[in-house]
Amino acid sequence: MADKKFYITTPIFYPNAKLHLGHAYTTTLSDILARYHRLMGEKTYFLTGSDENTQKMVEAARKEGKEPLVFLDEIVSKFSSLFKELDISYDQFIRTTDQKAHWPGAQKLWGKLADSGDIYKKGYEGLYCVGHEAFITEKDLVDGKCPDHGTVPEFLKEENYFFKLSKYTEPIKAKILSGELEICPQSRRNEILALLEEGLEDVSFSRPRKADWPQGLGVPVPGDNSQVMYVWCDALANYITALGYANEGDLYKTFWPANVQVLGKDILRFHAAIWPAMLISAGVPLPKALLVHGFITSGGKKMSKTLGNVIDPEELLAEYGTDAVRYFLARHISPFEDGDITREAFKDAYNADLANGLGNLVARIMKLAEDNLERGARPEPEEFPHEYTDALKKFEVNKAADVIWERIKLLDQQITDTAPFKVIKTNPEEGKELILALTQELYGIGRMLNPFMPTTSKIIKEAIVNNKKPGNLFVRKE
Ligand code: ME8
Repeated sequence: MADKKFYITTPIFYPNAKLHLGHAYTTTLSDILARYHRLMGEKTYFLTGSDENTQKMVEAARKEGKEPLVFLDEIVSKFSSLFKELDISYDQFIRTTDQKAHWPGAQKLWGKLADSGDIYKKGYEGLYCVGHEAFITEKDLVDGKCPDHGTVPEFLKEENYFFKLSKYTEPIKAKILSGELEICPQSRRNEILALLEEGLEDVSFSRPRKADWPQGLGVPVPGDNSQVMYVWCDALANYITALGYANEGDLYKTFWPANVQVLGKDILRFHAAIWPAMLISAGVPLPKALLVHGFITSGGKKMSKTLGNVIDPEELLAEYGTDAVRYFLARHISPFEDGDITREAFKDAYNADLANGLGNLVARIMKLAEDNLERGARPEPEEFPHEYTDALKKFEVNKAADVIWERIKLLDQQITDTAPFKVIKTNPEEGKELILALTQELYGIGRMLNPFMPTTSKIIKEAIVNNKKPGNLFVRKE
């Protein structure tokens, strides 16, 4: 088991604005999986980062009257402080303006595509949506505007390098059908297979270097400094550049191909069509699985600033704490569907599952243990229940959390049924046995909580193993 490896990635985030709860979701989901595999003793590498070579970011910076690269650093440092507060255990944060870590790998990959004869120059005339950082067509528009962003697309007429994506329709289909590239859930797999059925078109893979872009933004196309790579081309490359694809060093050799790449349903096409095509063209193995999650909605509507239903993860973190936010995202959102979050639902779950549920259970058992057991009781670690490990193997983190809360309920019932607080008075030995059994069960729950609520898990372990008082874990909110 010790030499088994696990490599997991999140999408890299656009640094044009602060991250919202949807971004926090992707990252927390990935973190839970990373922590689970570490707990299983696997050699784990967890990558996240920021997608910086974008027009969107330049426009956001200018709006605030800031130099793009200064603005960029400010926003990206907010990303890392949010991830710190969410207790995200990433091993590396890749920035695509990093000329040492990212550019050589991205340029090497471009070179491989060119060597395969898959890059050609062509005049392009068409529409570009800055919100999507993608080319769109007339038929995508509603009243002349992009329906997702409500903005009028730019009209472009320029010379670009194109990537022969069309050549890879059949090879990608074959990899998906054979299971070599697993796409989870099934509904997303069907969606991409339907798209492949229609056939893929070649994509523009570069843009002329913009006069208003500062030096240091945009990865230069090898051999043609007048062009920079199209942002999705360099962004997707991050998953291998970060491992040192440029020199194919130890990190790359150990961890690529990724075991799972986590992404939202909005960027399925990029990850299940363009990315595999690039890899096949370059002779690089494909990731083993894509985990495609839904959108976070609030009150049934997609979280958006215009609707005014955005929930700021910082606010929730300040009010409820890290582990409570992680808990809610893990248990109350299905990784395979859209999931709704309202402040009301959050508070109800907090009170029922954490304050009255887990918090109360820990307090009850630890009080009994403190009053009646000798110091240093140390239960043997138990095996994980297979419903828990099976769920996590299938990325069903919400179901794995259900298994834990099922145990919490049972253990609560066990205290009531066996009444150790009474037994201890009439038969101290038997009473102690009952309490010891409770602490052993609680220890098991604490271990299962490790990937979900790392701090709470540690507090429970310290309470049982080292008799450290757990304190009041979750205070009820009125
Ligand atoms: O797409 N609910 O970046 P991004 C759930 N830079 N997840 C959401 C969400 C929501 N409402 N909104 C965003 C990009 N996400 C590119 C990726 S990867 C090579 C480049 C999640 O900042 C979702 O997983 O717009 C989405 O894919 C990710 O955040 C990145 O969003």
